[in-house]
Amino acid sequence: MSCIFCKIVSGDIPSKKVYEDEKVYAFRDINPQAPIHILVIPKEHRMDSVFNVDESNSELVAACFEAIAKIAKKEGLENGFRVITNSGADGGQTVNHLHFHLLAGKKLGEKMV
Ligand code: DGP
Repeated sequence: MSCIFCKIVSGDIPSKKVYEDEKVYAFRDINPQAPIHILVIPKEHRMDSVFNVDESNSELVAACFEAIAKIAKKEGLENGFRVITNSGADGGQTVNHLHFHLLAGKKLGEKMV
């Protein structure tokens, strides 16, 4: 097992846990890009990125977004937040285990879309 995020889920690499359920693990990003920067990942490494999402595994995407909604409430993000997923080299992805960045804690600037 060489995936960094799989090692975080297993506890082999320490992380600052924010949320956990049967399918999802969420933790603070090591290199935060906002006052609140949380990574939300499926525990099972069934897809490297959104590119690999299909009808056999999309319940894990739903589980991640259900977790994001719970975390947003728990962290008091009623003023708003942003969810980003980078996919592949051109998308700027550096860790090939599907993950969602939850960014918040200030008025976020510069939007691409
Ligand atoms: P991306 O570039 O979209 O693939 O995002 C990967 C993120 O993972 C990046 O924001 C930094 C974060 N990251 C990488 N290694 C670790 C780690 O060991 N611990 C934590 N907490 N975050 C990590």
